[in-house]
Amino acid sequence: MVLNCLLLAGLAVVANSNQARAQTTTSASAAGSCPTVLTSSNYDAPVVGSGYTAQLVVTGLTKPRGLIFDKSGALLVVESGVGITRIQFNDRGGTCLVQDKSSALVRDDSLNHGIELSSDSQTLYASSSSEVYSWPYDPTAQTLGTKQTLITNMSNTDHTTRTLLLSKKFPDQLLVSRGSSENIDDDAASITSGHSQIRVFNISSATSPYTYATDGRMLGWGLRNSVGVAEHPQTGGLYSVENSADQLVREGTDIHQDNPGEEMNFHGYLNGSTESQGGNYGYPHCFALWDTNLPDKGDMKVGSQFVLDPSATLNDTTCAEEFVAPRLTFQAHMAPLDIKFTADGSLAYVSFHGSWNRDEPVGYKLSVVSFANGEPVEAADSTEAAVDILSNADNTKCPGSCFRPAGLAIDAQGRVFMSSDATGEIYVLQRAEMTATGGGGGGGGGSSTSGGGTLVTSTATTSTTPNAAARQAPGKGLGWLVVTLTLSLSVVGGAFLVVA
Ligand SMILES: *[C@@H]1O[C@H](CO)[C@@H](O)[C@H](O)[C@H]1NC(C)=O
Ligand SMILES: *[C@@H]1O[C@H](CO)[C@@H](O)[C@H](O)[C@H]1NC(C)=O
Ligand SMILES: *[C@@H]1O[C@H](CO)[C@@H](O)[C@H](O)[C@H]1NC(C)=O
Ligand SMILES: *[C@@H]1O[C@H](CO)[C@@H](O)[C@H](O)[C@H]1NC(C)=O
Ligand SMILES: [Ca+2]
Ligand SMILES: [Ca+2]
Repeated sequence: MVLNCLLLAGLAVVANSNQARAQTTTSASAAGSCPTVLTSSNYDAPVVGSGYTAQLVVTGLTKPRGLIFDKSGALLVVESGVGITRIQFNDRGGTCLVQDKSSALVRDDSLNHGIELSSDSQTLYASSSSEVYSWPYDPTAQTLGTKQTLITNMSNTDHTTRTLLLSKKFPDQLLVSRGSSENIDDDAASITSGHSQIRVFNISSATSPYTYATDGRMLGWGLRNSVGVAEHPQTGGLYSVENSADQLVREGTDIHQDNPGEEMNFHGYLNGSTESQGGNYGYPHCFALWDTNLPDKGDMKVGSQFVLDPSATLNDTTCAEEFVAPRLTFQAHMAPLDIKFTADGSLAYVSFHGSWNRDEPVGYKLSVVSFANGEPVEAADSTEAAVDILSNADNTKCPGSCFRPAGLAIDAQGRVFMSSDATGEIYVLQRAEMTATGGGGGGGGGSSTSGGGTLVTSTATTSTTPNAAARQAPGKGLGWLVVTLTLSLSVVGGAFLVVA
């Protein structure tokens, strides 16, 4: 009886403790000089890749997607179905960024992902599934002028985000990426449909809104849903990352578990050259090979494109000869949503939202791809181009109990910010080599250049093996149990009286 009561009281306190852990916690001694450290409540501690320090810096958002920093250092976040929120940090250096202020910059529930800023931050751009808008923006006063519609007629079902990229090399050029209206969208096979394309619009010469499908210039078509688009900072080369198809069957064989691969495609330059530009990248006819265990593979390699039902007029040879192959291929169904280059162009961060069309979940992580001379270091048939730097500890718990990477932004110091739409959070990551100036935060950040990375949490900062961060969770659990039991014992008299 006494033991039962003790256990009951203990359970009650465990529940309370878990609630407490979900709140902002403060532990200056454990978290270096960072006074406020957030801990995510509903999934295991993320695993941080070698050489990186990661910290959760914002919680409580509604589906945060696209991110961008304005000139005043504030982070603008598209909350899908809500609008654009402006977040100011108290920057204590390293990964120690404490949310200072948060304000609603735009409230428009049609905004769902795309966001851009002119390089002087004087013009803000955002997209709904049907339109691209712009506003005059004053980052100091934090005010917006009158909204203008720049591009219209993009609405379709299924893939509804319209990623925006304003060229740094040619600032009057706005790229807009539009996906397909279903898994296999036959309309996308028609160049006039405007489906599954990346087009570029001259925003300085617009007198009235452009119509997506007929105006602008096509950079590529046959791109099922290329949600991430980026411009290489040195060469101006344009790259996108594409979400490829689901439920595929080839010649009667179900191949969907590990095919087709997700793609990174190259779309040439905006300097007037049409080299590597305007082509058809395959969809909905040709798909990129990931798992080479494919019926009638022939001599195809990873990244070669194949058809589902070969015919005398459309077959794997047609794919190779008439369609543009991906520059890199990633594991099937990882769902890349953003790509951002570092300022020196040597790395591209890619966020993978995670799979649904596969028995064993994959993706659910932030990875990095190495570049040299404006192109990926790895060959087109590589399966190892993406190196993980922030992953969920156990993908079998995804999507239910996992963060889901969406938008990315890199700040002036090179720190990488990543939104997780499913959990309403933003993480920051810092590479060890970046820590030139002090500022304290980030615990062991800056010194861990080998082994695993560091996750800054409210109770622990340093780990030296890739999985140490994940392993800390059970240890923390034990700590709470001890606290719980101690508390239980101290209240057992009262609890016993009540329960009895
Ligand atoms: C474009 O959208 C406008 C406004 O929704 C509509 O009136 C017009 O008919 C559309 N045009 C085309 C070509 O779809
Ligand atoms: C965009 O339009 C402006 C105004 O008409 C023009 O001066 C400029 O050359 C155009 N840019 C490109 C890249 O065509
Ligand atoms: C465009 O830029 C690429 C990469 O720097 C270069 O190879 C190409 O010659 C340029 N084309 C023109 C027309 O300037
Ligand atoms: C494959 O398609 C091409 C047309 O792209 C055709 O010339 C060729 O004969 C086809 N090959 C086979 C084996 O049917
Ligand atoms: Ca393709
Ligand atoms: Ca897919």
